[in-house]
Amino acid sequence: MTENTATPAPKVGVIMGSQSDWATMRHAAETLETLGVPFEARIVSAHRTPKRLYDYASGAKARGLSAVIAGAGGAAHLPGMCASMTPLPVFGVPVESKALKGLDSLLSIVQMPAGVPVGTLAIGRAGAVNAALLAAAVVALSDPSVAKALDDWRARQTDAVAEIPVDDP
Ligand code: RP5
Repeated sequence: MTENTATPAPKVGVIMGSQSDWATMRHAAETLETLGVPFEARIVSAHRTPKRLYDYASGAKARGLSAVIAGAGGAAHLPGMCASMTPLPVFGVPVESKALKGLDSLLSIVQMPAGVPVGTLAIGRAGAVNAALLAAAVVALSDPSVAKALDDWRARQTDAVAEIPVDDP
């Protein structure tokens, strides 16, 4: 799933540096889908497609997006470069790299200089899911249906936690 076509105009952009990032970033897409947040997913590489990145980031707000989720691995410049070219909130997801298990991605994304913020999440799936929850929270500020979906999502999560541990869950 790369598009939520239930509503035509995407409110959240999910971008990633490579096709190889989709295995992680699909968790952000699936979470947005669950919450009923219209989104788009695109491969936008800071290093390999810099003009695509410029066009995407500089036009994101005018196209009606409310937030961008940017996932990348290794020398992960995508979230920071995107944040430098849009006033929208940018949530960065460090993708787990083979060589350094995503620590390189995390440090590349989180260590932004003062003045250009990237809201940096955890490495991997947890970060992708939480980035979607944060982006949905931004959308929920002006969309009561998404606010309700977020409340319901949390209630389901709470209900799913057993009080007593078992040997073979
Ligand atoms: C980064 O390099 C991408 O975000 C990806 O995580 C990493 C490796 O990319 P591929 O070589 O798999 O295309 O730009």
